[in-house]
Amino acid sequence: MATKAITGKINFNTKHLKRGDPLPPYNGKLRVYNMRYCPFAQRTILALNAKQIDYEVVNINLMDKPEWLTRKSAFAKVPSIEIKEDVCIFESLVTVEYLDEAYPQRPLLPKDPLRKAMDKILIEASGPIHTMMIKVVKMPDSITEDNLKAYEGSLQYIQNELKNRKTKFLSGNEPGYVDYMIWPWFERIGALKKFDERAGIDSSKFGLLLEYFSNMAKDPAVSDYLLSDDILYKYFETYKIGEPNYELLSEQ
Ligand code: GSH
Repeated sequence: MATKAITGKINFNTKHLKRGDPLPPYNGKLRVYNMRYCPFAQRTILALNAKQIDYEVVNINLMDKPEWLTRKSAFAKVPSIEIKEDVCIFESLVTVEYLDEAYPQRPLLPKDPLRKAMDKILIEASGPIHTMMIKVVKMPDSITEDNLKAYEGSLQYIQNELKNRKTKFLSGNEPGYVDYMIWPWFERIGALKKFDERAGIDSSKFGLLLEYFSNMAKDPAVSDYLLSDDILYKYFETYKIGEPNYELLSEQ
């Protein structure tokens, strides 16, 4: 299923708005307050892409937030979706559950309560991957044996689920909720291992997982928003020194 018809028209790389920049006037279209390199906001984008919903992206400079951001996202974080003027939903997992209920096409969450619970556990299980990402970039010296064990444990848990489910994706023949919710961190592993090889994945242990990553990267909802290792690496270099360059891809 091609998502290009919709996503081809969406500019993901708008300039990140900062303090003093005016709020773009609301035009009735569903809007995502986003940051191009935020893995949480990517979850929302992937759900929107998979469902082929028409939306617009307002990118936010999180180092110098626009004054109006808290009106759109009470925690002053991204993602937030604006579904009607000044009616906003935030927290990535909440946005995706909302979208799945409000837009029935291409259901993402499982209907079966047990499967839904198992998928939410899988998302929790990916926590050590988030920790590893931050530590590898920001404070590699603080990575402990426990962090490394937990990282490998996460990868193992996810690979075991794939093995037991015997499907191409965790959700079946096509990606669903759990696949899209954990993908953003997997997309970053190629760049992370350039910082620290301990973030790399041993192909002799994790062949199935690596095959899964390559299948995910080909899914149109993912590929339309995919960042190269090179761009991610460049972004992380700036994030590392506390001066994230949000505009690596922006049309200035
Ligand atoms: N739990 C939130 C979610 O799932 O949406 C986390 C979102 C989050 O931490 N987003 C980061 C952010 O907005 C960007 S990747 N940071 C700004 C800040 O913390 O001030």
